[in-house]
Amino acid sequence: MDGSTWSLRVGGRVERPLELTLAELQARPAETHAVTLECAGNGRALLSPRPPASQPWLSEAVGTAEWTGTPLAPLLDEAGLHPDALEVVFTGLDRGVQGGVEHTYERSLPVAEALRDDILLAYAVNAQPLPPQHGYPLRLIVPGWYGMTHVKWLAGISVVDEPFRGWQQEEAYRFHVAENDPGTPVTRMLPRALLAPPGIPDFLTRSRYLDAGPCTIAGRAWSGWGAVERVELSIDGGERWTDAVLDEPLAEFAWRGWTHAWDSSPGEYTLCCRATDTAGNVQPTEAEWNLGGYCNNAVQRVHVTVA
Ligand SMILES: Nc1nc2c(c(=O)[nH]1)N[C@H]1C(S)=C(S)[C@@H](COP(=O)(O)O)O[C@H]1N2
Ligand SMILES: [Mo]
Repeated sequence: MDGSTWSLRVGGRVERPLELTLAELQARPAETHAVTLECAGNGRALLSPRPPASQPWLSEAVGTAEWTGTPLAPLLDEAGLHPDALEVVFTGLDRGVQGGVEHTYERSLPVAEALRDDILLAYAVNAQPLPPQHGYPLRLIVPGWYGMTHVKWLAGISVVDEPFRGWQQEEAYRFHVAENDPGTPVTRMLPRALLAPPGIPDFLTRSRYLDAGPCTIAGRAWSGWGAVERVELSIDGGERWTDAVLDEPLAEFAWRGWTHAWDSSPGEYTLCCRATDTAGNVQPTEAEWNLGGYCNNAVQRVHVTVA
């Protein structure tokens, strides 16, 4: 995409449709927010049986960055929403076939969510222009929601007066256990903590080898339902838990660092960590299986041999 010929259209159920160039968007008030993005399919390949849908992520499909852009709400105010406005649809430039249906990548948000003051139309990440693979020239950032919400390569924003039924909304990203079960939409990120495995790996099994003695277990934890207020660590596969020490929070919907001092003695261990958020959600030992393999926030298990 050539950013100098690209423009963003804002239309549908609005009083004044708008068209803005990248330079015009960049001239508007800018904000930067640290936001964690996690793919809703993160952990999919750890479910059993492995759901056939989409990428076989283990636990790597998550990251945090500082996103810079202009807030969406003032733009929608300028366009002037009609009183019957129900949802806002975000359309990407990419088109393909999924589930046998040709479509453009599009997702909607309820109007109340789209008018939140922390939603950005981002054109930069970590103080660099958005790279092509992350959505150049413009992407949506919706702090707290799973990755699919953050529509990349934005072409248009359209206000609609009825529920949006596009493929990526109605077919994908639904938590359901059978094809004929409509299920519930996937929305915000469930709480999750991950630890950086200590020591060195065994090539095939990814089990770890660690020398006995003091060691700091460090990790990150996040939730889209509220701030992370507690992270616990277990060295015996989840029988007994101790509280980890939380770092200062970065931002409401950015992951939070944590550490735990472990004086390890020789033996076999299964390290587990789990997060609790301010809404009272805590990670389960086993996640609920579902067809799309979404929202697997079961506690991480890392086998360690200490010698
Ligand atoms: N236009 C468009 N936006 C998209 C997608 C896509 O396929 N097309 N994938 C979504 C999904 S499923 C995720 S997890 C995130 C990934 O963002 P990243 O590539 O910056 O990590 O982008 C989201 N935005
Ligand atoms: Mo994703």
